[in-house]
Amino acid sequence: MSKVWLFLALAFATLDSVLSKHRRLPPPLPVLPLPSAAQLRWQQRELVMFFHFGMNTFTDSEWGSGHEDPRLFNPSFLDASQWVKVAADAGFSLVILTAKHHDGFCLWPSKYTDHSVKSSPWKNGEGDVVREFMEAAQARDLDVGLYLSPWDRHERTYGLQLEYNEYYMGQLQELLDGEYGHVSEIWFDGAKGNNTKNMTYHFNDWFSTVKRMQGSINIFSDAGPDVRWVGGETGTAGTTCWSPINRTSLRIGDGSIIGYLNTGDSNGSEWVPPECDVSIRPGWFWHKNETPKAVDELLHIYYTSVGRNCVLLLNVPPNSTGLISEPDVNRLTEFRSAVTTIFSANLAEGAVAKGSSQRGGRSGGFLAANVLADDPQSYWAPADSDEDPWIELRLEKPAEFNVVRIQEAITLGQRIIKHEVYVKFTSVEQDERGLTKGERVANGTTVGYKRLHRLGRVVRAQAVWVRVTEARGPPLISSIGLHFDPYSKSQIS
Ligand code: FUL
Repeated sequence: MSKVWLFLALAFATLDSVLSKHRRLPPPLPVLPLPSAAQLRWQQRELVMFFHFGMNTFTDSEWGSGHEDPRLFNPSFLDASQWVKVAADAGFSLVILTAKHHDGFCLWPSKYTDHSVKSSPWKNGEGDVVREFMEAAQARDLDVGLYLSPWDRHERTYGLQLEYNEYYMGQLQELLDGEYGHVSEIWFDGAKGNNTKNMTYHFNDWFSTVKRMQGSINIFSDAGPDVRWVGGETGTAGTTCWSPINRTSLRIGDGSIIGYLNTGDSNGSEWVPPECDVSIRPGWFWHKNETPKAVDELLHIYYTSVGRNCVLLLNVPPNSTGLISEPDVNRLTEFRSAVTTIFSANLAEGAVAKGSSQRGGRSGGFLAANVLADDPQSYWAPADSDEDPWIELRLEKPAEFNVVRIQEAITLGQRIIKHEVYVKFTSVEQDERGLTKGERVANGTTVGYKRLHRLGRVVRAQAVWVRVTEARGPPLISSIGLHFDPYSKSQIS
């Protein structure tokens, strides 16, 4: 090679190495399936409020027979703006109303039946609860959802396959064709009593029609397509909780799939995250003799739902005057203040974060420090070749906490299969790998959008680290928090 060629080759090699130092590694490839934009938005809400209100509110029942006299429906002070204010003040950004429950009584003046508000004395039959609810929510910038029970104990066509499917579809169109505005979630309840008429619902026709009318809506049913039932009504997800499932073989209303819905499926091909529906009171509808759950029970529900990769759908039933009762309002105020007390401060703030490795090295965009940043888009990613990924937080000074929060960057898929949390109580000592030695205080399987570990005791520690022992790809952690919960000091995780 001549001297000129040698010089040029060296010059190019130097230029290339200078340039590659400034070239960042792009984000890792996703691990499918992924959430849609609407599912992601829904998950980030964490809390959704349910309002069970209707004929049952006036008859002290849970499942009306469908033979109730519409004249019984007569709330004296109905004020939907009070409902949505209560929800907004408690930190709920989406509210769902039972437009029709199993008794078939419609809270809007449906064209297809007389069994509705138009046959009631309320506002001389001129009222429309759905409209008042939608308008109140819009005025407060809350999103809305509607529940329309497929099981209908009043409608005479129920049991006639074609006629009832058309009847139900007609009602869906009335609610979703845009007349009432944007709807973010629609709830298809799989419940149906024993000894009822044989009826096959045309779910696929209904779902396609819903999507045509409201493109960004999330459809809830036992098995999705967008949001699935968690398989129970106590507000408890499985300690293992995958957002993905395989939904094609699932039948809505099939009791044998409850366990599967509760835990999801690490091999699931569709993203269908679970929603935990539970009532603040023993019943779904308001009953004079019932009282709301205590705040530590509500907190427990929060930990076992939101803290296990779910959205909590909390039912708060308006009473027969048409208002949410004072004890429920007070309980929600206490609940909000408890959640704020626990989670508004992250005791890991200011810690030095270190990962077992970092994708793209120290100048890449996937730093360990990202888990403490406010930006929900940023995350820590280990190198693809890292076989023992861990991330450590060294605090400026020892802190006392009893809750550890871990969040995955789910926009790139749910990955963590197993993880462990360690702490070091006093000063920081390192082993030969630079990892602080310490005691394991928690371990678990999935993380997903959010995993909360209650440690069962208050831990005083200066270093904390999370080790991912099994994952479906390099684990991507977007946030880690250390929190002190004064309300449930002795609860286990
Ligand atoms: C169940 C229904 O039977 C209850 O009445 C309630 O609406 C609950 C949310 O779903 O399946």
